[in-house]
Amino acid sequence: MIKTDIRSYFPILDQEINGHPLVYLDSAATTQKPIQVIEAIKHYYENENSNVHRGVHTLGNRATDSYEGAREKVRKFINAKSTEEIIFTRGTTDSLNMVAASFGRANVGEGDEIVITYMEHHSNLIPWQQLAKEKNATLKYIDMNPDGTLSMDKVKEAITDQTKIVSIAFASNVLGTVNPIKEIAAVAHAHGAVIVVDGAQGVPHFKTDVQDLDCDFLAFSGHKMCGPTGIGVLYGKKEHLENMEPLDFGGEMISIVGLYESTWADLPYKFEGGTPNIAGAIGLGAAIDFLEEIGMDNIIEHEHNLSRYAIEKLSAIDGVSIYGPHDPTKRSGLVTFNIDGVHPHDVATILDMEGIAVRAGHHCAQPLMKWLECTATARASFYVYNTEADIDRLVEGLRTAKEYFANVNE
Ligand code: 7TS
Repeated sequence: MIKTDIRSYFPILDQEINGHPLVYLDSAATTQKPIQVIEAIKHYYENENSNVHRGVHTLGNRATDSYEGAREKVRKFINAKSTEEIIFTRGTTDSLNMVAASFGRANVGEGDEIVITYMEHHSNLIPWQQLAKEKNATLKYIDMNPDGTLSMDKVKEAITDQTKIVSIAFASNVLGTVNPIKEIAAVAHAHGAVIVVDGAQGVPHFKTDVQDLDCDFLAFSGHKMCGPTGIGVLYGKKEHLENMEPLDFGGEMISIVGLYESTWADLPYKFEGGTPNIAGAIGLGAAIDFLEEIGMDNIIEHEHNLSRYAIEKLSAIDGVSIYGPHDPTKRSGLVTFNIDGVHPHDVATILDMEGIAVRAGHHCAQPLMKWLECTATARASFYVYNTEADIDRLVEGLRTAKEYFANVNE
């Protein structure tokens, strides 16, 4: 159970938008930040601000300890074997591009296959499209069941001995579908392929154990889990990271620099060229403390309850269609929908007039929109601070939108 007073930790929620108390239902885009995270960043800038890994002065040591302390929190949070496997990046997009540009370029050749699904966010699609074009490799899609889930039969059909990389969302940002990563990883490994997990919509919502999943890489963003923007993580198995070439050359990532040749720093630093986002990493560490205090099992239980409630209430409105599996335990905390005869942008605009923030559009998943045979949808996404009362407000807002457009269209 999540205590209802959790909302009081999120100062931004305590305001009116267009004359109504704010209902924030756009956490899949970015979550709000609790006071603990805001304070951690403030504390860093007021007490520790300095560059890291340069030794000698006290502030520098404090900043380094906090930055590396955050790396250890991330390691523990996803149960990686070692902090050498935790690379701080700018976010999921950056992490996935790093895998494609470094591991992908070195390991994918002509005629090889890269396997993804129709539900991928553009960040887990375009880097592979580009790599496939560059290497004359084949980009293959695993077909989905009509409810937007994956079946292992289709997974097994798609992955072959030609497959070098399988890259799949942990959870879809549109359908909410949670994918069976552990099972897919076993199939990928049986064919000698690696599995990359886009964890942007998974890691913030349920317990993630990289050793149990046996994934080769995992990418996620701090800002979708109560942390600041501009910080994310790439987890990679040490055996892969050790053999990969760095991408950002310069300070921080070197060992010995000569006039014509240089050697690279040890893991994870060889992938962290330049002054890192120190405050961002510290903020992410504070976000992890916050989430662990609530408990990841409580978070997903809360989201299942909200999804169940939302699906039930929205289904009761005439003309509303809901995408993705209707079983709330098969999904994370979001509901994507359309209303007959009302464009999702109009839905979102009317909801905003009522103080309710939802996202409308293609959600950076254009191939999925095509698969769903629509151009856009509206999406309400939940996190720890949302309640059933927020969903009641959404339902009321949708009834208002429907009435308004029924009158306009008459
Ligand atoms: N992968 C998935 C599954 C996502 O949902 C997102 C962002 C990304 C990757 C990219 O993350 P970033 O932090 O690098 O931008 N998803 C969304 C969304 O659904 N609405 O706004 C951003």
